Amino acid sequence: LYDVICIGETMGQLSPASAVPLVERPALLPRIGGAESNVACGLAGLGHRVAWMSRIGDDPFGRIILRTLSGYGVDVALVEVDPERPTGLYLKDPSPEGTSVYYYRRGSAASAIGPELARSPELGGARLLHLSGITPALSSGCAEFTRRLLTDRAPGRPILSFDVNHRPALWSAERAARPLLESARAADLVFVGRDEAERLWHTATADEVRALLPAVGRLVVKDADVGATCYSGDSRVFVPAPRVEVVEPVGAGDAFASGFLSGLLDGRSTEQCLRLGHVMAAATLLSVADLAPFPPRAARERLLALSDAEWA
Ligand code: KDG
Repeated sequence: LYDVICIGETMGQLSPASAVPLVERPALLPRIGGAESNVACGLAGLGHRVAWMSRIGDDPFGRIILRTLSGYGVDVALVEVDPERPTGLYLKDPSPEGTSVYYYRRGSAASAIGPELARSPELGGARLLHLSGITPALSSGCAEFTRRLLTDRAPGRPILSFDVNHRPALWSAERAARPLLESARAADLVFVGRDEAERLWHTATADEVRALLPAVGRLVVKDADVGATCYSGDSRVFVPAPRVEVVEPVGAGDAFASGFLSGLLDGRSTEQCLRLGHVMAAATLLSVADLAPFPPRAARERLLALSDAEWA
């Protein structure tokens, strides 16, 4: 049995070793990227039994994905190999104005996920399922899968965690606003960026996001380098973000989710869950890779034990 099953597309990624724009024709490294598998790797690194459920092509990038995730301790037994469709691919183009991504994922193996996957018997045995708002943007089958998983379920276990993860390169804020709001309303636990919510739903503050999602069991609104707020019932807990010199931000939101979810599974207080989220995110912000080396247990526990004054 798994503590957590993370479900979503992971792609092959081609990106330069250092921040050189692609038009300069830098040598490219084969890497991988996928929001939900990033969360899975973080959780495995924090000692949880985690599976990643998805589809890949019968191709080198599919095999690189399996090998990389297994190396992080993520179980890949639930991954289906599609002999017909390729593994999706994306390019990361660093530039002084920020990193751009270019997707080559239409018709990918993962985009053929359909509603039947929501009935997989393994899903019912996990303590928590994690998915994101990237999946419903991939195809109508993926959208139906997300809807089924979120809405056709018995209350209680498994806990359903949903990271809104709006990706403008896949769908506009206008198109995404309503489906992402409906998915978030159906989840038990929601992660959303304050700026992302502003783009989608025109909310300005974390409290306004809570007003849109009043019934979500736990709502975490992340406000970049300011901090993160968790709403649960009538309680509102804010933990400021630690100061870090950002090297590259991609993957930090996933690392944050892995830390928060780990704390939740271990029965930690909301404040400690938010701190562990920040600690995991900070490690990723300090690294060019989407998946940073995670801080060792002793360092994590030292940071979690700081007084509020020392933390801030
Ligand atoms: O959160 C980081 C992800 O966005 C990245 O790893 C790639 O999953 C990805 C996507 O669809 O953009």
